[in-house]
Order: sequence, then structure tokens, then C-alpha cells
Amino acid sequence: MPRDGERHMIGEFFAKDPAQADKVFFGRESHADRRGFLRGAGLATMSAMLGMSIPFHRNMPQGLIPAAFAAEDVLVGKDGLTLLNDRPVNAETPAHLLDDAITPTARHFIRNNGIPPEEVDPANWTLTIDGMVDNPMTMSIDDLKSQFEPVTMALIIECGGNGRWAFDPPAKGNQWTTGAVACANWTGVRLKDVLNKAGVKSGVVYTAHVGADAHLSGDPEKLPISRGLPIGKALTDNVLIAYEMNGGPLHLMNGAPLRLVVPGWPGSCSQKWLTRIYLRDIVHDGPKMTGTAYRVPNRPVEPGEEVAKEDFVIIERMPVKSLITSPETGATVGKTVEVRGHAWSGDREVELLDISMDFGVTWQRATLDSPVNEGAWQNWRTEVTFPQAGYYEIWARAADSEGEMQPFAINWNPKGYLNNTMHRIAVRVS
Ligand SMILES: Nc1nc2c(c(=O)[nH]1)N[C@H]1C(S)=C(S)[C@@H](COP(=O)(O)O)O[C@H]1N2
Ligand SMILES: [Mo]
Repeated sequence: MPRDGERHMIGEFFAKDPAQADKVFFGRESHADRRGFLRGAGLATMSAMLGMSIPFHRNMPQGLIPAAFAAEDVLVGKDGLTLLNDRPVNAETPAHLLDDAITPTARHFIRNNGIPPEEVDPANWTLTIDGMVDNPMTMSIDDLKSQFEPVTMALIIECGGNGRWAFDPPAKGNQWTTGAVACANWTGVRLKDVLNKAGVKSGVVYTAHVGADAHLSGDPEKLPISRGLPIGKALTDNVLIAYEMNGGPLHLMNGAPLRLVVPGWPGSCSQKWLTRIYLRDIVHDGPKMTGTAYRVPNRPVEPGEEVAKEDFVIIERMPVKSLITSPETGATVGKTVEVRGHAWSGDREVELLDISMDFGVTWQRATLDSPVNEGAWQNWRTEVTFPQAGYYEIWARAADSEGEMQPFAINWNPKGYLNNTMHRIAVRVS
């Protein structure tokens, strides 16, 4: 095994400068070029780090980081997640492991932009509220618990890039399939209550969030990510500062001991390892708020189209979407099977969920539960009877209270956000 520092080198290189890393290791000039392979200096470096040659290096898919470099210990306390990157740690949950109405802590996906704090002490953790407030405050977690009404809610966190793997031309970043979404039970206090106690000054337009994780470069002056919310969103009832996850402590990778949970908006709004929120009279301009991060074009664009920076807008609510969590894709089932899953739509309610087993020619309506609270996903189920043995696909399609329905074709955008195409699974009927 390579030494610890080296082990992370490749992952870090890809994280910092994916275009350059692609060029060095795979000889690709652009992400549209799928013919890249490991060669030249890139191959030499990788082989040197492994301490031996890679006989089948020509078969390695573009961008593949050898499993030998992936730390085995980064998913402690997680169950069955797929590791997409080990520095920063990014791991998603296979759809069939998201079958529970409430996602167990061990199955909540992980999306890190930087390096999490190694140890956290809930007893000495503080949260500062400042910026444009009447009374700046610094509170311990015990202060939060004693001064504000505790609330427990089932809340969805979904990464803005969930589904990015399907983009063609591909988009840089984590190649999430369907598993960067979860709905855990979060206990905490309302952000609204805390901000109102601090006193929101007139003229405030945005919040700004700060966490205790470190930038990948190790530069202590840099934050890996600092996003914010329009003040109107921050003052809604289901935005929580959470100190408990599923009745227990937060998992360290999910932001222990304190985080924001902003359901229905890109997961990046839900700052982990939360230490500070300050209020601003401008749209927050922290890392990953500006440029094209978490932004989409203000109009539909052609796949591969170049979009001018000024035509990008900040993503707010996440679109209508659903997931089939049972059966597991690829399963062999009997002639009649219960199909079930979840559906959600940021800031809205899902009104119907249809499934098809004949490639979208006919659809059957599933039984759809109401959300247990605003910001939770909705469970659905239906029984399907197949006409005869053979290969089938089951497709699921949700529509929400505004009539927005999941599309079949991807709504391509340069950064690979908001893919809410229908979920498809394969089943074999014996
Ligand atoms: N401090 C901090 N907060 C963060 C991030 C991060 O890298 N650092 N990642 C954000 C992103 S992009 C997402 S999608 C969610 C993921 O939350 P999870 O890792 O608990 O699933 O956390 C958000 N909060
Ligand atoms: Mo994210």
C-alpha cells in the first residue's frame, strides 16, 4: 500500500483540478472525449504509487481511481454505501437500501467538499449568530436545547448533483446515480426561532453558513463551502438547526454535532459542523455560492451548449422526483409483486405517482401517503401483476401540486444538477 500521504494524492488531484487530472492521467482534452485512457506520465505516476505495473491499464474506465487508494476506514458506521471518492468522502446509498420510510443513520449518504473535523466535542461546541442582527449571540448546544422549542421532523436532504452520472456530455463532479438523497428524523430547533431571538435587522436578504470542516488544500484561511439562504426561506418552519439524527447523535460524516437541515433545497444549503450563521444585506458570496456552483442556466439549453456565466441562476427548490426502493433492480420476482418507494418535490407536495411495466405505454396509479410533515418524502406502493415470464422494466413517475411531472429525457445543464428523470429498474419474472 502507498503511504498515507500518497494514498490521497490522486483523489486530491481529481478533486482540485479535475480537468487537469483527466489530462494528466487519461490524456483527455475534454470531458466529451470518452476515449481517454491511462497513459504516459499519468500511468507512470499511478504505477509508482502502487509499486507495480497495471497490465490491463488500457481497460481502466476514464477517471477510475484504483481501489487500492480508497481508504477502507472512511465509511465506519455506514451500511452498504457506495464510495465515490475518499478525499473528500462522498458515498451514496443504493436505491433498495433506502426502502425504510425514515432513512437509518447508517444509510444516509455523505457529501463532503472538504475534510471533516476529526473529533468533535458536543459539550464544547458553540454556534454564533451575528452579522446583521440586533443581538449577536454565541450559544452552546445545551443553550439551544434549553432556550428554544425542540422539534423532530422527517426531512429530506438531496444533493443538487444527485443523478449527475446520466449527463451526456458528462458533467464534472461526483457521478451520483440515484443515492444522494435521504429522509432521516432530525431533532433540533427552528432556525427561524433562533434568528428571531437574535433580531433580524431590516435590509437582510441572505443568511451565510459556516462549518468547521477544513479546505482540501489544508489552507486554514479557506472554507470548503459556505452557502446561504434567502432570508424568507430561512424563516420557514421546517428549516432546523439539528443536534440529533434518528433519536441519536449525528454521524460525524453527516455533520456532528450540529448542522442545518434545509429540506427540499439543494443539500449544500444544509451546512454541516455548523459553527456560525451571519446575516447579510447582499446575496451571500461564500465558496460555492458564486460562479456556476449550484447554479443552472436560466433557460433550457442543448446538451453540451456553452452557457455564459451571467446566464446562471442559483438553484432554489429541488424538482419533483421519485425512487423505486423495492424490488431491488435486477431481482427475480414472481408474477405479482409489491412495488414501492418514495416521492418528493421541494417545497411542494407530490399528488400522484404512476408506474409502468411496459416501457411507458400504460401507467398504473400507486397508493401515495401524505408526507408525515412538510419537508418529508412521501411513501408509495402498488401491486403489479405481470402478464407472463420475462424481462421487464418498472418506471416510476411523480407529479406535484403544481402539475410538474418527472420527465423522461434529461434536462441537461453544464454542471449536472437537478436530474429528475424517471427512475427505472429491471426485473426478471420467473
Ligand atoms: N460544512 C459542510 N457542510 C456541508 C457540506 C460540506 O462539504 N461541508 N456539503 C454539503 C452538501 S453539497 C450536501 S449535498 C449535504 C450532504 O449532507 P450529508 O453528507 O449529511 O448527506 O451537506 C452539505 N453541507
Ligand atoms: Mo450537494
